[in-house]
Amino acid sequence: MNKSITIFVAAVALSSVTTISAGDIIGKITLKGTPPAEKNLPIASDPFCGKLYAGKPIPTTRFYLVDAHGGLADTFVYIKSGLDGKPIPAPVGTVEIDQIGCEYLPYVFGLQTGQKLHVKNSDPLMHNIHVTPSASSGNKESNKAQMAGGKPYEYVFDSPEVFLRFKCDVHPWMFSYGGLVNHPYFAVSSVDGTFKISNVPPGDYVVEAVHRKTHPRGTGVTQKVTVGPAGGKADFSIEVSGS
Ligand SMILES: [Cu+2]
Repeated sequence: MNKSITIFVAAVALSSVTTISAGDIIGKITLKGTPPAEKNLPIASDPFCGKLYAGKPIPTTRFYLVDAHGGLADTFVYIKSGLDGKPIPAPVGTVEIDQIGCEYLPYVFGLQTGQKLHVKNSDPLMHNIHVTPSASSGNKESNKAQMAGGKPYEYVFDSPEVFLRFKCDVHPWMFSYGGLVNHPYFAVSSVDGTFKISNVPPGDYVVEAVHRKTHPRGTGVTQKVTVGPAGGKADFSIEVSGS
């Protein structure tokens, strides 16, 4: 009896220590400027994809997803520096991207190096998963067809890369972009532009926000953030790219 109480107390103490010793970095990405109009995807150029949209609106490009308050979605936010000497947790869980309606979903995702990525095909037609790393990244290019109803393909990447591009060679409008870093402290902004990087150990960091269209070479906007027991805050303003 006494022993089980001791274990219970120890577990409670341990969980409070965990809560106190790490905080979340929260913030919002706001877009400055007026983005160019999105373009309709040429989905109907493939009769099999076109059939999926019979009587429905054709999706557009997803370059700038902005809400009524300027909140910018699909921005990859991560700790760029400040983690030296801190223990880095191993990757947890599997990240999944899907091919559905002849589009990759999500369009932008985050992944820790060494973490499993599954790529699914939920469409009733064949796609082709072409991983196109930059030449200098060290990640491996691969290219393989995936049939309708096929098993998900599993990938693991060893090198940080923002962004690692996935494309479909059958449907040249299909892309997905992965932000790969060698730690779990990253997030992708949601539809209202907000993000949360969870369980960050206390410390001083440089946090970077990278938007795929505005920062095609992967260098985004940075700011210093101090994370204390209550976490930290980092709001970013991103300007529409001239290109
Ligand atoms: Cu495809």
